[in-house]
Amino acid sequence: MMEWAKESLEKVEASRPARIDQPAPQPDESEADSILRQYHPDYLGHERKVEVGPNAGEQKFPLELAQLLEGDSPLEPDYAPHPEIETDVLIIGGGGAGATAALTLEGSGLSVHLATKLRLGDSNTVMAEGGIQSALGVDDSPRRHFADAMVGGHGENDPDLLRILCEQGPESIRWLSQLGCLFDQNEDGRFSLRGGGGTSVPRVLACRDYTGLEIMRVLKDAVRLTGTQILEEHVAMELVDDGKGRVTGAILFDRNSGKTVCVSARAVILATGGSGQIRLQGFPTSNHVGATGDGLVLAYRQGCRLIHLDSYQYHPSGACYPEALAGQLVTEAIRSIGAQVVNAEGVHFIDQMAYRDVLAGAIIKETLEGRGVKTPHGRTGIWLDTPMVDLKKGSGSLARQFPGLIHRFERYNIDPARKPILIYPTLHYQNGGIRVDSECRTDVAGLWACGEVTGGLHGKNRLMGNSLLDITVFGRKSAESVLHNIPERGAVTLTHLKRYRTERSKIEGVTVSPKFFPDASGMKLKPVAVEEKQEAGSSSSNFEPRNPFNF
Ligand code: MEZ
Repeated sequence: MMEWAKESLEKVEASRPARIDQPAPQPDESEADSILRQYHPDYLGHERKVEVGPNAGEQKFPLELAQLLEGDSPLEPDYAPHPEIETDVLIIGGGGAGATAALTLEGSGLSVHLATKLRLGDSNTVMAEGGIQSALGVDDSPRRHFADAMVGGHGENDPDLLRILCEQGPESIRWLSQLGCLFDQNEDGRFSLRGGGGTSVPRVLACRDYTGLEIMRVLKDAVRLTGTQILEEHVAMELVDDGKGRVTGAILFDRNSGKTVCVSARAVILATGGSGQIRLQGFPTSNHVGATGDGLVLAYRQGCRLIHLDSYQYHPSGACYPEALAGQLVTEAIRSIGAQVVNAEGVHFIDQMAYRDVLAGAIIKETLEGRGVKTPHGRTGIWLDTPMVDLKKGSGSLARQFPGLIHRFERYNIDPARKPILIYPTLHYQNGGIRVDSECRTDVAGLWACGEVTGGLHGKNRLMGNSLLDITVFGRKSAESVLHNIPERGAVTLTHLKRYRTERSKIEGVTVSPKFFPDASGMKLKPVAVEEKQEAGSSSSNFEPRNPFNF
């Protein structure tokens, strides 16, 4: 396998013994800055200002996002909202943040509906592999956690949000453990803590390399036992307001009945997650298929300001080969225990634990300057020297700690314990988002937001493991804030949307937004009938695994 890369693989193998204990070059501040400015996708000018809404004429947005923010609603112009569901709290989003908010509201006496575009749990939470940060180690403290994240975020983090995140870390782990989350432990029974890029001490707890999946498992099971009404396959098309500036519910689209459902709510919590599936600059993504930035569009139309959305995280180690895995996450945790990043010549060209944005830029630079490895599909990547893990940590370590990685690659006859794998940056995380205060309140009354859809907490570069903590801490915080500040029921109108439509009438073109599903998925608002799906899936390429039903 990988015969096409034989020559380069031989060089990687040949240089390994000399590399094993040699530190790689660490870019100093000015080198790091120059790498970012010349090679990081955020800095290449693929952005513009928008002409409508609260950020008009100010902050720049990636081109693909700007187009969605200026788009028109999928609602017919004459659509008149008549509530079919009345609830106290409507949570939009069925990932970790939404589920946590629902659990926190249980027993409060408030009625809660949770609407999710796909199924409960379908979210970026389940895609998160390497872990969750919490200052539990002996030499650690929330202050230290704060300092690390602030440096990593280029000093642009909202200090109030970040302080809450770090202080709530240990309690959040206790809460998740009590729900049944099985974090890895050492032989002495203490939680096993790993380092991450930018952590000054080991602080990352993990469940092997499926930490987000494990967290979502317990959250999902717990939510299903509550009184929360779960509306699966209900896509949020628009928010509604009382005509006086307060959000009072949403228009959903039930994918199964093919009908809209108008919900009147006293409070709405947006927990719709990220937007990697809008594929900025055509980048592959590690995100869940539902991550199309819908919440950003909905909140923006209501008048919420967005911050730091010129900043996205390109995870340095996305899979680059085989083609069917392109963009999938290869967790940073593998690098944190010794897998080096190595170019086509077998050179360990940069410390693999450099900040994510700098490392991503350095990998892109390496490939653009001709020191990458070209795949048969025309991608170019560099090596992640995964066999190094067993050499450093003992035979079997890679497979024991990263079963998900082994499982994904062995289907393509690649054993990462024996051969390096090719990686290239993948669009991983939306660093910015809806501006919120420390109670998760947005700029618009009646609307709260939590998790990846929000901005400010992580500044312009989130550290590994702070997103799973974010959804836990602020999922809870948003629900507590709603509980203490819940407004009375208000009228349900489309006043905000009408105002937005008038404002955007100067925009040329007819983009409809939110996007709901990525173009490449072929998914539509209404699910495709099973027979159609089978027909569409009948073609196969050499690089797809065999259809297991085809005997
Ligand atoms: O928080 C993350 O982005 C994370 C833990 C990713 C990873 O590399 O596993």
